[in-house]
Amino acid sequence: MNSAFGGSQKIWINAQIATMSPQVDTPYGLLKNHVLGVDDGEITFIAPMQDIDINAFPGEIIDAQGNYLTPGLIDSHTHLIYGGQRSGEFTRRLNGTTYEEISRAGGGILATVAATRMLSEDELVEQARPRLEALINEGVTTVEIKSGYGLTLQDELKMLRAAKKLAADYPIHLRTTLLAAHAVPPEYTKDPDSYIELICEEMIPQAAAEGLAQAVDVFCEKIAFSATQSEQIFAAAQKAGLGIKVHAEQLSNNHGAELAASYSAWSVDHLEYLDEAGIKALKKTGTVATLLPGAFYFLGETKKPPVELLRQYQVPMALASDLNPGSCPLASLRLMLNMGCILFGLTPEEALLGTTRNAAIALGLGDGIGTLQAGKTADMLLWDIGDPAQLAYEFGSNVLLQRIFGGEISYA
Ligand code: DI6
Ligand code: FE
Repeated sequence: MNSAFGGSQKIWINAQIATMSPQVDTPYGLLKNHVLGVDDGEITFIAPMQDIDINAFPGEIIDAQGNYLTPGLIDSHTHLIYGGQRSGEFTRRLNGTTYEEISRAGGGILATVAATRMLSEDELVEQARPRLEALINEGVTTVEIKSGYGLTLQDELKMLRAAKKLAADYPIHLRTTLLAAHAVPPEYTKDPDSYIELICEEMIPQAAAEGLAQAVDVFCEKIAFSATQSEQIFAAAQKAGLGIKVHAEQLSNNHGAELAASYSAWSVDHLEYLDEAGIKALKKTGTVATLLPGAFYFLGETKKPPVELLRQYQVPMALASDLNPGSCPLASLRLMLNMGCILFGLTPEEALLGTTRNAAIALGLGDGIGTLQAGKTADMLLWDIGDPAQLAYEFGSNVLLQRIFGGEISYA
């Protein structure tokens, strides 16, 4: 085979390639009128059209007809496995009750815990299926799914197994995260530290041993877990060899982001109340700041995350859906691209970086996915758009021409 094709079995020709690579010094890492080769699920080369003798290529040729290729979208923060729904709480909030008040009265997360505990693994899979399909249909090729609505060893593992079972039905990469420290379960209201002990001594080791989670997450907040409790969980996660993530600085500043960074967290998420000391800590460890504009919008929050300061310190920013029944029942990452720009002032390029390259880093997958570069997995999207900014600009119109997962066109 001609070595110019790098052993490729398939090539996409006449493509505008938004590589999102840091090594390509154009907006979106854009390479105009290029050819991209794929073999065995991997990108083998990217080269200018004029350098390639297409007629000599023995494999399958796909004409992109001048359309845009981007990396597959990555939703790096979801809670899409859960039982029931919370429209009653939504209505109460519309009438003035706050999310925090509902939570303190035993509703909120704990209402979903009750509904989730009642369901079998298979029932959880079926309830979550339309949510995952919605993400897939708009171009998500990697999704992270958290537990956190079981809060017993059995129910947390049930959620993680349900996530694996669901994802196995689709062409999608899955990362699972143990979020047993999402709320104090009713059984431990009087003794939350014993629950922390259960998480550290049983849940984390077992989830790790069974390969049911790649990371551990904590809701570090006044209405959930303190910094001291969070730290015990980070230490246990580190000991088990799992990645660390945290819900921090969402409703108040508890310095959870700084603390998580000191444990080399993959990402710290929400961050509306993050301060400069926290940002410096993220910079030091290369921890990703994940912004969740859907939850900000849905809870009617007004304090925005410190985007300008994150930019100044060059902290990588990811953008995710936070898809969950309480603070963001919005199954769309495309909508988050738009909200990231409108609500948080991201540029369309930062929004796309946040759902590709930086989202990959937030999942510990920076070496394998998130950009279009030789050696990376060929998860790609071909879009009928005139500019990559259009992905953040418009919403609701289906402009996806091809969804390519590991080199296979799974949607056209
Ligand atoms: N922060 C959130 O926004 C979600 N979890 C969290 O820790 C909300 C989860 C819920 O209300 O069910
Ligand atoms: Fe969340």
